[in-house]
Amino acid sequence: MILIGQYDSPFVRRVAIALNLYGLAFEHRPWSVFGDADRIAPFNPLRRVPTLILEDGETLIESAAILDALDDRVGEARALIPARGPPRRRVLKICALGAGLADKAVSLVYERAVHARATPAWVERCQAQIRATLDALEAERAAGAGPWWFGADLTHADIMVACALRFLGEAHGATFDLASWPALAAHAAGCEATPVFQRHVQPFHVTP
Ligand SMILES: N[C@@H](CCC(=O)N[C@@H](CS)C(=O)NCC(=O)O)C(=O)O
Repeated sequence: MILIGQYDSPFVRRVAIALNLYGLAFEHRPWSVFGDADRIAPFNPLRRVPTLILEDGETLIESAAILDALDDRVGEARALIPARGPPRRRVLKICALGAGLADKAVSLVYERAVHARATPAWVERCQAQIRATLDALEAERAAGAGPWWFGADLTHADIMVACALRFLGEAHGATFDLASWPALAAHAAGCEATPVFQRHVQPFHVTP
């Protein structure tokens, strides 16, 4: 398998960390969505990452769809999400909040780096969405005492939120100080202290 994309993307990073936890080997192509767009295009017309090329040449796009396929491949016992019912839905909801927060943080980066000038109304909207989502996630994480979000087993929820928080801190640390969300800060610190999170990391930078 070949994973395309840089680890400063929270979406690429969540896939790399999951691949490691599944014990699946992969090659990494740290291509930039801007500088290497022409290299990405043959595999993904959207020129977005993560893009995962399977052994038979099939190409998967969208981190959630990629992870769904990989969970299916490794089977229920090794999947990083419960197979069905309310436990599965709860993990998916936290993942959606984490991914949405990351989307908004990425959007703010593009507002700064790509647009000739930022649109204040859009910046304010994104910031408000991020803040409210941090509040919601903080309340959920503070309510759970386990080492991981849903108790003893690490799930995609742990990975997605931690990757989103790292990206937020690196790209917008001056606006969002995690000290205001202590349960999330502790969650991020716990994840980032593990070898698998440390293995897949790249300082954030953007060059459109
Ligand atoms: N929903 C997508 C989001 C992926 C995403 O936003 N990737 C960014 C890099 S962090 C990207 O490809 N940006 C280039 C673009 O959207 O044109 C996923 O989960 O895979």
